[in-house]
This record gives sequence, structure tokens and C-alpha cells, in this order.
Amino acid sequence: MSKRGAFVVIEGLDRSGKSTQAATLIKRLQESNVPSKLIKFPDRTTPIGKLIDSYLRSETELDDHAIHLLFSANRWEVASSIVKDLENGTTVICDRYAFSGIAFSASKVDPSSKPVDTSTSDGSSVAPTHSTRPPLLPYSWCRAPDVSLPAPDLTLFLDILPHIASQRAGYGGERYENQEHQERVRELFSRIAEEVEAEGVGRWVVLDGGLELKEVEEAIWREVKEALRGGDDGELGSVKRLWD
Ligand code: Z5A
Ligand code: MG
Repeated sequence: MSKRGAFVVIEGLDRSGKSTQAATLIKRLQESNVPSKLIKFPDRTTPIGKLIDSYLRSETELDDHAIHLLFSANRWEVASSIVKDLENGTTVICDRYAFSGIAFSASKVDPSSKPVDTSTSDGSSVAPTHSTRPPLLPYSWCRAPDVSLPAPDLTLFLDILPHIASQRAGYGGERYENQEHQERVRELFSRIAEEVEAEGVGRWVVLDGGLELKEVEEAIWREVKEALRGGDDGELGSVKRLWD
């Protein structure tokens, strides 16, 4: 096993099972005597996290740019401690990361904006939906604040269709938890996955989050064991930075 800890991120749409699987994974690592630690974003316990929590519960309103930067700042608050832990040999499991930051902000639209072309080939037009309205925040702007954060060695994306996720407990209580928005978020995650692969900022693995809990758990465990083995020399090398 590599001397450096592995940085493993679990991403996915709402209710795809990230927190459930992150908790199971950390238990399994600890039972296997792998030094490990679980973190999550947003971390709602810090002063910045409390502002985010209040926004997500719709208790406060914030400018879309401002809330995006707060989500990123919430990661920067602990960026150096993530690196320190990894270098000290602790594997860090992270429930959501910068990829959620990009996907959720770049998928926002202004509901009162003029939709892009909604006409059909027979000349009629369809009702505007979330995806026919122009984005509020440019994709490249959303990606910028997280440049240089520690890059994961492995990102496990729990894929689920939004209409299946919406049937799971606790769905719909917070901002963004509606199916149209989630469809757009899912599209953006695909774009991010391509960029992660293209820019070599770790491996991105898509797993079926619609499977039974135990099946998802086993698929995650297989990938994490592989990541812990490190490269050909059995080492993970120095911690890379996002999009560098
Ligand atoms: N957000 C953002 O905008 N910008 C950012 O930078 C970041 C986040 C980091 C809150 O996140 C919001 O913040 C989120 C993105 C945005 N917005 N939305 N929408 P959060 O992480 O705090 O959200 P959460 O409250 O933890 O919910 P979640 O992450 O969406 O859920 P989950 O962790 O993926 O699912 P779960 O809690 O593990 O499971 C949900 C239920 O499904 C539960 O009853 C489980 O028992 C059940 N479950 C789980 N797996 C299965 C399987 N396999 N089968 C059947 N049932 C299952
Ligand atoms: Mg969660």
C-alpha cells in the first residue's frame, strides 16, 4: 500500500446515496486498519458553512456569484489540512467536492429569462423548461475558484436518474432539489467527467447508484482497494492540484 493516503471523492446527484456509502466506506477502511478520515462539503459547521446552510434551507437569499464563492471558500478552509493528512498517510474520503460546486452553480438559470429557441420542426413551440433557458453563471467562471485545490486520486460518481432519486427519503426539502434542475446537473457532471479524464486530475469512475445498497458498497470497495495500491511502483506520488 502507498505511503501517502488516497484522496477519494464521492459525487453524484441528490439522494444518490453518497453520504450512506461514505459512512460505510470509512467503517470498512477502519476495520481494515487503513488510517482514514471522512470529510464532507458543504461543511455546515464552520462560519462560512452556516451561511451556506441558511441559504440551502431558503432562510436567506444571496447573490448567485456570492454563494458560489462561499461554497469554494468552504473547501479552501480545509485544503491545507487535506494535503497534510494525505502526506501523513491518512486516506481522505470526501462526500461531495468541487465538482458539485461547478455542476450546481453552472446549472442555474434565471426563471424569468427569455428561453433559447423552443420551436419545433413543425413550427409550433414547446413550453420553456430549465434546459431551454440560458445559464446564469458561465461554466468557466464556476470552475475558476477551485483551481489549485488538492485533486482527488479517485472520484466515484454515483449515477442515478433524477426521477428515481426523487422517490428516495428526504428529497425536495432544499434548494436545487427538483427534477428539471437535477437533469441539467447530471449533464454538467458528464462534462466535468470528460475534463477530469482529459486533464488527468485523477480517475473518474461512474457507478450505478440505483443498485441495491450492498451492490454499490461492493463496487466502491473494489475501486478504493485499487486506488490504495497506488501506481506501478506502489506509490501515489505527490498530491496533484485541480485542473493544473
Ligand atoms: N452544493 C452546491 O451547490 N455547491 C457545492 O459546492 C456543494 C454542494 C459542495 C446540499 O448538499 C446541496 O449543496 C446540494 C448540492 C449543493 N444540493 N442539492 N440539491 P448535501 O451534500 O449537504 O446534501 P445532502 O442533504 O447530504 O443530500 P444528498 O447528498 O443529496 O444525499 P446523498 O448523500 O446522496 O444520499 P443519502 O443521504 O446517502 O441517501 C438518501 C436516501 O436514499 C436515504 O434514505 C438512504 O437510505 C437511501 N438510499 C441510499 N442509497 C440507496 C440505495 N442504493 N437504494 C435505495 N435507497 C438508498
Ligand atoms: Mg449527502
